[in-house]
Amino acid sequence: MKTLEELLKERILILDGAMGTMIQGYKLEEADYRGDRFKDWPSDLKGNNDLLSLTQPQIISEIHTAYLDAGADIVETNTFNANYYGMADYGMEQDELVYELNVAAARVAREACDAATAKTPDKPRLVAGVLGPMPVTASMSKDVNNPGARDVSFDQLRAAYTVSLKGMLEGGIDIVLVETVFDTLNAKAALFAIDEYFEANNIDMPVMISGTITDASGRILTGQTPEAFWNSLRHIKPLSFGFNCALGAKELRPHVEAMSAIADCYINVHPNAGLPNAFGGFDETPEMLAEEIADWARSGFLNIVGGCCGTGPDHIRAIAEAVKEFPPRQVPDVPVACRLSGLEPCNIDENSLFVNVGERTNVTGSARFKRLILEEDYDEALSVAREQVENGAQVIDINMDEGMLDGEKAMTDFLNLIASEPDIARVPVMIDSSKWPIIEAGLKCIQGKGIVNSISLKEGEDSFIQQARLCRRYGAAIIVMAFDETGQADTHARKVEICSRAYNLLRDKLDFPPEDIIFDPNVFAVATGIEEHNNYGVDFIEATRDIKKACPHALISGGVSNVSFSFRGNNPVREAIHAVFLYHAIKAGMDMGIVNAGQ
Ligand code: THG
Repeated sequence: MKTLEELLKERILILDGAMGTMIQGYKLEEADYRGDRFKDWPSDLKGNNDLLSLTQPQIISEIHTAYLDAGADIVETNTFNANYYGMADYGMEQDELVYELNVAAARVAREACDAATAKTPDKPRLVAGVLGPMPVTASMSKDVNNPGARDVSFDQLRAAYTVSLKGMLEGGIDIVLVETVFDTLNAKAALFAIDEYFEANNIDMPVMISGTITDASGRILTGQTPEAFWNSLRHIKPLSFGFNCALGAKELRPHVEAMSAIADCYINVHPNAGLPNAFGGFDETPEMLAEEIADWARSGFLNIVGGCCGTGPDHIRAIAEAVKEFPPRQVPDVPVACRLSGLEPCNIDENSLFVNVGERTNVTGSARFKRLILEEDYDEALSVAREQVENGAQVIDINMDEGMLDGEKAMTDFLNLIASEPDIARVPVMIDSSKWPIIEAGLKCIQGKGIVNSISLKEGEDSFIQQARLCRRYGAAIIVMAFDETGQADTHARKVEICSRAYNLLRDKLDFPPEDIIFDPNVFAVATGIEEHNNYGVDFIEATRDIKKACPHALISGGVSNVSFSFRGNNPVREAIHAVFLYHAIKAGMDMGIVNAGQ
């Protein structure tokens, strides 16, 4: 049988259409939803479509078969809400029941696909196990008076996704589909769960991701642009990436086009049959939808296409017919770059200008910020972050390492507050701490692709590798300090030696993306009065040149204000030293620096 990869090279594959729209057609009543097994269940069950995989499996099977007959290569499991939070509305959130729902849904889809494949063995049919977006959000507050409040945590989502995933794997899926993503942090929790579970159980299965653009500004609900959204999730190396739902196909076209140009994986799209009308129905006929989609196929945007809300087998048949004459999109070669994001993308490569990372949101580096955080004056603390972005910081460094603080809580609270300030959240975050639990707390709060500052070989290879693996699983780039078991590198040779060793470990043991490795060869203070310190600036600059040569695609960063620490209080001298230092360091290949962006 042909593999999925072979099929994708050959033609545009067809995904099925809406499940809910089809279920509506059966006009099921409360008793139908309950079946025999749940006839005494204490809460109403009408509308719990995912339950039908257990109580009316023949209906779900009929729907899958109708789509397969219409030409679908891939069918989606009936599991959109089959998770803890989706089932809580019905008192059905128990792990065993959620697991069972997912097993059952995957089995129904598996059997329908296998039956279709048996009829046409040259056209294998595949099951995509759907992990829905969840009716809760990790990035937004429902409390208007408290923008930092959250109903759900990353870890809760991750645990919930794991239960659903296990069930679908047991039921026999071929692909995992994380879909209708409106909150990228929810999706990051899903990807974390997938990667963690796959690694622990030696599973290698393709992952498809589909976001949903809910307003005309072209952003997902939590505010990210499509490219920022892509940058946040591409660490899982998805088989395919794209959009589904929400505004209808015409509105989606520019985003499909843009994604098709930047994503170095296959593209999947499954639009609605237009916007819902006044009666909750959908007006786009199969012909209208197919005509629009044929235009995308003709333009070379598509690899996998199907339908979302309002589409049925006739839509899928029309789409399959309309795209069959067009070749599939070729996956483009995209330049290697460190692709970060806040609400907006921030791509750094060899040709980028120097990237300024704002240093002022650091309790150890700013007396003012420390006071504001200790006094819990978060409004003013946020204004420190905002000023940096206004002054040109393209990334903001956040550090809460202070003895008087609960650092994990302060990091969490501050990042949650930033998430609701679009003028700050548009830039990526650098999570700065010498304590791993604070870094991890921060990673659980950001929907964008941020930078962990920092990890190192200080405690040996095992913990370094373990932390790097987690950073990637959370979807973050890393700063690696030139620090090993024997201490911090202070000479040119030691800096190069440690960074090269770290680079080779990351590449060999984890296949860590080289563009997501940012070395910090230690900016130390010069002119301290100690003779040996006087060459520290030059050591950093020369090491930068050699590390860039030895470690292809890796970037170099440093804490610029450190170099002038001996002149604290004398800002004109400090600024002059920084200017000279940067002049040479940037020429030697320094890509980014933690600086006072306003200066
Ligand atoms: N590498 C990495 N991360 C880092 C550093 C680094 N994080 C922290 C630090 N070094 C970079 N950040 C700062 C922030 C402020 C100052 C220096 C470095 C600083 N502050 C003034 C002072 O202390 O005199 C201002 C004080 C105030 O306003 O109260 O110099 O090297 N990866």
